Amino acid sequence: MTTRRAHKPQAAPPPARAERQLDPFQIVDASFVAGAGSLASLPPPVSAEVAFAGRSNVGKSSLINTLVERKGLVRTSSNPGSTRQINLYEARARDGVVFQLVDLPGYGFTRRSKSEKAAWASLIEGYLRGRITLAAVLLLVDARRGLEEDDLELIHFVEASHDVARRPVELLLVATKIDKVPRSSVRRALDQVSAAAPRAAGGALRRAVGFSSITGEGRRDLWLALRRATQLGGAAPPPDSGAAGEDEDRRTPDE
Ligand SMILES: Nc1nc2c(ncn2[C@@H]2O[C@H](COP(=O)(O)OP(=O)(O)OP(=O)(O)O)[C@@H](O)[C@H]2O)c(=O)[nH]1
Ligand SMILES: [Mg+2]
Repeated sequence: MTTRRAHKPQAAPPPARAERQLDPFQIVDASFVAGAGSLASLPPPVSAEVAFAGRSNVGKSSLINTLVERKGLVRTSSNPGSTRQINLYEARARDGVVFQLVDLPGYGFTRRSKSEKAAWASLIEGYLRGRITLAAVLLLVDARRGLEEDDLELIHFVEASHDVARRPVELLLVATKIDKVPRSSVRRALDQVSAAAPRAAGGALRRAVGFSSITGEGRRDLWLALRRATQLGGAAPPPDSGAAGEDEDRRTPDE
């Protein structure tokens, strides 16, 4: 007698890597462009720039690494004051859209001399006020601390920096380190950041995007927001392509 072995149900094959790589938002190329310790040494403005601003240690440089999925492109550190100049990076997505990402020195770091703080403040303000290609500012705040005085000053500064020669600079709020906030409190933390920020033109609430450079959460939302804000292609990629958070920078946070 012959027995037939029952067929084992076949597991669905994992999505082919090639299929995932068709994500039009995937960053296929990212590189350092230039660092500038003074306004005079900034490279010539060529295309729309997105600047990352916020207090020292809030996670600006880590966020850029996570956005472009390159572990060590931008130097990060648990010591506040790690980014001391304006650093420009270029990232090209699979669909050909090129972003200029600008990492600004952090503010609010008390263990610096008065003259150093003043020099950084004028560098940051000079860039924000005068950079003709500046399209959007991402203001990062620690989800656990919310918006502080320095952050509100920066918002008012950006809003006041109208320039007839450039279109209004978009301001986006990002609440960082949400992996440190209990899941059940994330929504409340984001709402608090949004509620504390001045309303956008027309009275609209500025919604904060929650972000973690550890888990990659918020990465995709941020790219969508960046594309909208810079008007550099906002079409959503297919839902199954390139999930956020893959290949993330998994360095251990120091705080
Ligand atoms: N848990 C957690 N830690 C983070 C996250 N993002 C950054 N960190 C940690 O926070 C510290 C500061 O990160 P950076 O990215 O260097 O901060 P920065 O805003 O660029 O700091 P400055 O250059 O000093 O202005 C580092 O120890 C990071 O590992 C995050 O999303 N979650
Ligand atoms: Mg930094």
